[in-house]
Amino acid sequence: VEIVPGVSRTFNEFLLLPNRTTAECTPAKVDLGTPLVRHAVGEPSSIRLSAPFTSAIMQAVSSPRLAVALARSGGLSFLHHNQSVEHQADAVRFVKNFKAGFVVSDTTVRPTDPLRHLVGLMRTTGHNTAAVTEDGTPHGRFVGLVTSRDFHSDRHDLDLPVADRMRTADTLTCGKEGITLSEANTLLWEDRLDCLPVVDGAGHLQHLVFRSDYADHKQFPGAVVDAAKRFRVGAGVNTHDYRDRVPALVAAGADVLCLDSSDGYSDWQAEALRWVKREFPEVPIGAGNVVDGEAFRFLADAGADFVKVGIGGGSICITRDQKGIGRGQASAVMDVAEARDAHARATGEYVPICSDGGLLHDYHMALALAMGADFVMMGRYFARFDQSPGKKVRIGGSVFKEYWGEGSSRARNWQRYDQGEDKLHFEEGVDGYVPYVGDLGDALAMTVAKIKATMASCGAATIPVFQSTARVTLVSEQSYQENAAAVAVRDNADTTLD
Ligand code: MZP
Repeated sequence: VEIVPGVSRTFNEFLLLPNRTTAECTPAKVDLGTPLVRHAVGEPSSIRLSAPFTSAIMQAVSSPRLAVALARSGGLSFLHHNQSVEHQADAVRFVKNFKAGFVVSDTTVRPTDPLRHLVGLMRTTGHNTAAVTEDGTPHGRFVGLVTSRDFHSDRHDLDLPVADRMRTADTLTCGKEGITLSEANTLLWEDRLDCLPVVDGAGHLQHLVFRSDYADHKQFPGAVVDAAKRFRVGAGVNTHDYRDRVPALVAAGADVLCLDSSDGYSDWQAEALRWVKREFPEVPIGAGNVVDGEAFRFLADAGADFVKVGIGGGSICITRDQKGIGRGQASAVMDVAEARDAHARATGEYVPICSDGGLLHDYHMALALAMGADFVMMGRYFARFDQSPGKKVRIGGSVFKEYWGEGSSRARNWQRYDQGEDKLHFEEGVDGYVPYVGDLGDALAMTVAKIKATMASCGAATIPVFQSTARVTLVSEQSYQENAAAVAVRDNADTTLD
């Protein structure tokens, strides 16, 4: 047996050292743009992400709804292939046809007391905020903003001047005046307002304009009125039915594909890559997962447009226990990044790499980028949000969301694991819960803020600069205890210190 040099290390064993921070490198100036697919060195990639995040190719993670929310935040989802070809193609079509615009209810609402009616509607539909225009058309001057009490107390930044009157819910609250329809649209999307009721001169409610997330809300069948940009979406495929699946996904509009397997260093992946490159040369396709440079070169030479890195590190993964296969994610990423750079020098082609799984803290994402990843893929992180498909459950006093691995009995995604033909399947993943966090956009904005602050401390305003200048140090058991102390103090459960 050959013993590979070096120890198999995880992100938890490293910290970043600060480099000199300059005026050109404040968090506000950090650009998280990154290439998604293969490109000539020195040329831009045909698909760039403005934020280096992709969601895992998993039933419990990448639904069409999550894909829309992530695309809106600058990342990209890979819709899972653990479903029929038709369902997956429908999911792709949903994202591609999604209109980031208004939806107008097709029934005119004429309550005698519009505000009370509105407040009632907000309660029954769970909407927090509504806004009113002056002349009863969506184009009219925006004159009022009604928010629920809870929402208002959370959102001091909205700076509503007549909050007390609003609380009595018997008059409209003037928040922002004289804005245009497109500004109202921005409010709807960026402030995540939910509903824009349109009131005529007599104060009668005429229409309800919703963010198109609510287009499928049974109570408000609607017509989409100010179509905007189309979101990008990826789709996972496997090495078994790709001859049927790939054509359907391409026809549905998938922007990029990814071969999804727990072990991508296989003849099956090379064969599938060559077939896709021959039949659909214009469609980029990634492959994986691998954990060393040799496997990276194999897939890059077979035509992979990006390569995913990571075996056994996923939060729901028990492959290491079941098969004894895997590698610490930090070692895997650094090894593959070195091979990617050597490959780029030798061929003039840059093949991006993705660090997939095992990112438990936001700073792990920064470490993955520093160690050479062009972007990251996450399951647990995204499973916690409103937009993921798992059910919300209350356990004790806390709220959780379901999260299960593709190798669990629940997912039954055996084609991802190539366990042979004998059908003696064994689990490589678990089925459980993750703490519920809320809205994807809010949480990702905070993660982005942290990563930008980390990069600014390290003197890097772009990911390529971060990759080439970052310095990391190994963490000793003792310094690990130092970090644990702060966590213990915060959690008021200080059992580690005297
Ligand atoms: P994490 O973000 O939850 O730590 O890991 C997500 C990654 O774990 C996925 O992108 C995939 O590569 C991997 N995965 C998915 N299912 C399993 C499993 O059941 C798994 N073992 O390891």
